Order: sequence, then structure tokens, then C-alpha cells
Amino acid sequence: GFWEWDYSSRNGPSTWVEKFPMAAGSRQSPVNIETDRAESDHEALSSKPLRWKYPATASRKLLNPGYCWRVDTDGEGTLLSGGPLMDDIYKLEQYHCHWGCSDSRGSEHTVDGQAFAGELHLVHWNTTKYKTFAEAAKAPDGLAVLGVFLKVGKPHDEMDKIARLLPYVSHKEDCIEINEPIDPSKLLPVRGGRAGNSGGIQRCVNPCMRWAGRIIRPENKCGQWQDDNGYWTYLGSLTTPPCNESVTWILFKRYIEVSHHQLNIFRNLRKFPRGEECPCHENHGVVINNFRPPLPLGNRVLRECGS
Ligand code: SG5
Ligand code: ZN
Repeated sequence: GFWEWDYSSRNGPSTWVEKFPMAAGSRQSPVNIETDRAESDHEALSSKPLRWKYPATASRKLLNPGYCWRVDTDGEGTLLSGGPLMDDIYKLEQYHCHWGCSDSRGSEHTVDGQAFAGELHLVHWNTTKYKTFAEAAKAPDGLAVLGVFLKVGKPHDEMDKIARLLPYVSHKEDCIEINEPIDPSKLLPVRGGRAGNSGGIQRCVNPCMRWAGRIIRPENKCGQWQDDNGYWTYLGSLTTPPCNESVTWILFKRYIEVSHHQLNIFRNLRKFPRGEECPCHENHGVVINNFRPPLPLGNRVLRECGS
């Protein structure tokens, strides 16, 4: 058949540059985050807190593209803004995940040389400056990806909604509609463990109110959140072909926990379509180790926000 990129020894990351010259650029992702080298940029980053809004109804379809699982959204009512993105409004296009064959690897970014069991990516595009996702994907400030590290531990409730649906998209090109709401903001780290050396929690944008002596928490209603956790940010690229250098990366310092069992469900997805023969020579055709290794940061600046 025709040449398709993947993560195998034959068509893996080191070969991508032959068909996708951008993969050899100087603004590529992922990178290893050297926490000591991050420049604190409180003035610029904290003056406008990172904030997001994701209605659970925006998650529409779950797909197996043969490289990962992916949830496509309708973007409706979603928003990411502030922090390195300043006043531009980005919309959520899709979210997907990268993982390993074992719990000791799987993330694309590493922190002080350490890999995590997985990495969740929420892919957004700049609706202030561009008309379509495709147009934004070609622009240096077109995309913003929120990255969340996955560590093995307790099962994750929201991730379980996805894990329970994965058997219905076991083969490449399988796709189902999502009927039970899946809330991407519940996949972000709240009071989780730390990847770096900072703390904090997420806050609801609307403050609590006192009413008749009671504290009214608007969290459940407003659905709009801002970050107090801290994150690292730098300018990079898509981590898969065509490796466009169009991404502002925002990586949470805190990770989320998912269970070993939940990761095993990810590891059971197939790289080949239903009805096709299994390419048993390589890992029985399952999707594992779908991460690109880190590339040099070069002379790019890694900034951090959060103490
Ligand atoms: C995922 O990561 C998605 C890409 C996404 C890249 O592997 O891959 C697939 O779903 C396989 C087709 O999503 C798409 O290709 C959607 C059509 O690429 C994009 O979002 C740009 C098209 C890269 O995203 S990442 O840098 O966050 N890892
Ligand atoms: Zn990704």
C-alpha cells in the first residue's frame, strides 16, 4: 500500500521528515522541560489568567484514527484565552491522547527527563484571527494545545466515560456518536499531584457569594475556570505529521491520575480497519507507544506561570 506515517521502526518519527519537511524545523514539539531553565514570567502571564470554558455537550464523536483515540467537538460555547494567548479567543476542536506500552512511558513531553504514562492533548484554534481550523493550523499563532500528563493511580471518573466507549471504536476508522456528556474540564488537573515543583488549585472565574449566611458556590453553574495551578508554555509544533509550527503549547504542572486498567483499555485499540488482516509482525496491530520523542528546545524560551 501507499506510505503511511506511524510510530513503528519502519515509518516512525525519524522517517517523517522525508515526506514532511517541516518535521526538521527549529520549532518542533515535543521537548524535554528542564524545570530549572523555565523563565518565570508573572507580569506577562499572570496579568491575564488562563481561562477556559467547555460545555460537556460539545464532545460529539469518539474516533479511532489508527494512531490514538480522539474526541471531536462541535466547538460550540468552548473557549480558551488568557495567559500566553492574551486576548485572542481559541475554540476547542478535538482532544486525544498519547500513551505507552507500559506505565513508565507514553507522554510526548518529558519533565526533567522523566516521561509520564500518557499525555492528553486538547487542541484549540484561534477564532479571533482565523476563519477555519485549517487556516489556523498553518499560522504561527493559529493553534493552542493544552497538555495534561497522565500518571498511573486511581481510576479517573471522566476518563472512564471514554474508556467505556473505546470497545465500540476498537478498529481504525471506527467512529461513534457520544450521547452521555463528557466534560473536558474534568480531565484537567484539579488538586492533582505535581509534575514540577509548584502548587495551587483551579478557581472558578465567578467568585463564591454569601447569601442568607450560606456560601453559594457557582462552580457547577458557570462552568468557566481559570488556572492557579501553574503551567509551562513555549512555542512549538504539532507532534504528528505534517508537524506544522503553529502551536502555543501550555502544559499543566499538575498531572491527573488514571488507572492501569484504564490505560490497558487504550492499549487495546487496533491500528488496522475492521475486517482487514492483523499486521501481527508489530505488536499485534495495537496502538501503543504513539508518542514522538522530545526534540531540542534550541533557542526558544520556556516560560512558566504559577509559583
Ligand atoms: C493526533 O495528534 C491527531 C491529529 C492531531 C495530531 O494524533 O491524530 C489523529 O487523530 C489522526 C488522524 O488530529 C487530526 O489529524 C485531526 C484531523 O493533529 C491535529 O490536530 C492537526 C490536524 C497532532 O496534535 S498534537 O500536536 O496535539 N499531538
Ligand atoms: Zn497529541
